[in-house]
Amino acid sequence: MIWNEDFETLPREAIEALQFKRLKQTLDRVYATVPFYQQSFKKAGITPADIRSLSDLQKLPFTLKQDMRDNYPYGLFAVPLDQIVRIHASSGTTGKPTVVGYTKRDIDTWSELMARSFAAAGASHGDVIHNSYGYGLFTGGLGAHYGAERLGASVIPMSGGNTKKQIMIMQDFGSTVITCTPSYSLYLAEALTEEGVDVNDLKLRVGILGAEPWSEAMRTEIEAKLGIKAIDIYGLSEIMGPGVGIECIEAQNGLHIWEDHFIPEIINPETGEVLPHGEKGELVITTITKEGIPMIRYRTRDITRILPEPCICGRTHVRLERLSGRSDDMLIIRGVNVFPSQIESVLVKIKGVEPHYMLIVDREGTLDTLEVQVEVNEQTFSDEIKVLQDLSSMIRKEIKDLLGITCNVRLVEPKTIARSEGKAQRVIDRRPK
Ligand code: DLL
Repeated sequence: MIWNEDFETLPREAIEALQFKRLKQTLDRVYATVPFYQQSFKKAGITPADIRSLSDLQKLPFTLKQDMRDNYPYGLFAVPLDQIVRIHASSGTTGKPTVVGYTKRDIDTWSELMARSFAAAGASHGDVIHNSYGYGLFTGGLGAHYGAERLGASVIPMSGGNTKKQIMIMQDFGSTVITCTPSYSLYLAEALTEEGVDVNDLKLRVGILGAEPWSEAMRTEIEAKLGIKAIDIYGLSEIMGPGVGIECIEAQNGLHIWEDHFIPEIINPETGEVLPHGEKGELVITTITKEGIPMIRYRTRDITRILPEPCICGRTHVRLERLSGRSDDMLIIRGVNVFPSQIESVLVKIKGVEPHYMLIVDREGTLDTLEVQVEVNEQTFSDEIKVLQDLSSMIRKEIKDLLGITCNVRLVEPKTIARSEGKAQRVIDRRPK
């Protein structure tokens, strides 16, 4: 079902006209109210009046996560604090979090876009939505919650953790849709098996999974283990939270980004040059309706491409290809660029191992080393040494064939790799900085 047919199926020219109008309003507003933007535009020798077409957007400077840190906590807000009704923050691995604020209208827009996203994923007011994204400063929990209420569904505010209780609630309350990270959905599948619950006895039919990169092979695995359709949802707190883009259930191929609220661009991360549709690079997003903290040309660090081809679902908003990872998650091992998701796609296809893995990167002398730790399943674990040796050689070879790098494969006992309730931590980089 299309939630907001008028906006979701707008012809291209109408989308672009609306984008331009909203972009102009946003630029005027940030120039007048946010000193950071006024200074950065001045430094680039530009004023909002110089933006005369959508393609002029390229003339504007980028905004970086560092700019948010430098203006911590409220420096990039475009309205006084008394108009802010909600504050979220995303925890960086280092230093202070990045802080975002929402006006009443921003919360309304976010709920609307999450409702649209739920509908695109095949959910409706008749669903019981089991929301296992964390509630708190993280945008996942509350973002999905408000969207599910806007949709008119019955939302269960589970938050993360306490998996046994999640299973009980899921059985007793008849959850039909689950919202959580892909890694948590796998953990849940495993816990269901341990508890002796047959997934066919559950009412679960759709998973709306995101907040971390995952591969197509992982989708196949999740769909099979939980007996659901697994839908990819994208978002980031700096731009809004979950619901910036989502796959439609009809195609399950690329995430529609809501272009009446966001303008996506793809750039070459090294040079900053804008790339044509279809080319892979870093996603840059400009918000055009946000009031609390508008973002102009925000560099997401996420790597994808824009797929402009029409979609079978009838929505006209362009799609983003499944995000392959963040440029700052990309490992450079002996000069080769490696995304953890590429290794995942190899592991998930191999029989005898589970999709639970860790990548340990280290340095011996001047040489980078990569150890892939992956769990074997119970059955393989009890096999002879020879079988295990063959399995690890096979994995080594597959990784070498795909990426051209030699790694060390360590098969570990079932259930020894830490499970995550939120975003999975899959890389330990021990190389000296
Ligand atoms: O993760 C918001 C969210 C919540 C999205 C629930 C989807 C579902 P942050 O914590 O700010 O916000 O992290 C944003 O997570 O820049 C990506 O690197 C990554 N990410 C989010 N969704 C996906 C996805 C939320 N579907 C960062 N595929 C983003 C790959 C994703 N990476």
